[in-house]
Parts: sequence; C-alpha cells; structure tokens
Amino acid sequence: MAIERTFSMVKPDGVDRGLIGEVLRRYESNGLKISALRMTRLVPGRTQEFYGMHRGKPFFDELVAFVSSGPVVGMVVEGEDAIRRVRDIMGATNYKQAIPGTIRAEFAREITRNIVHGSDSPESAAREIEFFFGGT
Ligand code: IDP
Ligand code: MG
Repeated sequence: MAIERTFSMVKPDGVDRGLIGEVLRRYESNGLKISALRMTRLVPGRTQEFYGMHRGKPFFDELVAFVSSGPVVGMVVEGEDAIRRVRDIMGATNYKQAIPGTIRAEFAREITRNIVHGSDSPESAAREIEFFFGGT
C-alpha cells in the first residue's frame, strides 16, 4: 500500500469543545504524520465550494451554516493507506452507526455536528488539500 496524503479538518464543534488535540493525538498515535496544519474560518461561499458535491441535498444548507459558524483546523495527514485509516479513526458519518472508540462514536451527538471531516478518495484528498493549502 502506497504512502498517501489526505485532508482532515476539525469542524467548529470540535474546536469549540476543545477537541483539536484529541483529533491530532488519535492520528499521531496511530502512526500517521501531520504535515500541514492551519486554523481558519471559512465564509459560507468557501464552505459551499468545499462541499460542492453535496449541493442540492436536504442537509446542504444546514451543513454550510454549521461549518461556517466558527474556526476550523485543517490538516494534511500522511502515511500508508492514510485516506482509509483517517476515515476509520473518524468513524461513520452517522455517529449512531460509528464503531465504538472512533472519534464520532465518542464525541458526536448529531449527524451534522460530527467533529471531523476526512477526504473520501485520492481525488477528493488532492482537491481538498489544494482548496485549503493552495497558495499558502
Ligand atoms: P463524511 O463527512 O463522513 O464524508 P458526507 O456524506 O460527505 O460524510 O457528508 C458531509 C457532512 O455532511 C457530514 O460529515 C455531516 O456533517 C453532514 N451530513 C451528512 N449526511 C447528513 C444527513 O443525513 N443529515 C445531516 N447532516 C448530514
Ligand atoms: Mg464526505
């Protein structure tokens, strides 16, 4: 399995609840490397662009309002099979279906406010890393 780079982001609920360190620790203690890190706030137009694949879905407006509501911490995570491993550490989108011990199972209480984002494919990872870190 090749070394991959993926994008992950602590969403505003994770930042607000003091879970930045928790998320970083889980990646690092699993042997993944944080190779870029940036705290910022995404205005709604940027969040709409970031989540463009979900445009038109019933939860889109709520998702955009939530992710634009406060600071986020974006990061590049590197390692063997990093895309799948980050998603395994995060847990399922719906926290009720997430495997116990995952970030979302332990900390999320709503489907939308689920603490973290992680790229779902090599194409998404490349696009999201460029979106967040391109030009910096
Ligand atoms: P993912 O974050 O696990 O990749 P996606 O399907 O890409 O999940 O959805 C993006 C984000 O949109 C989710 O993390 C969650 O915050 C929100 N979301 C997804 N599905 C729903 C839903 O059915 N209701 C409300 N919010 C949702
Ligand atoms: Mg997704």
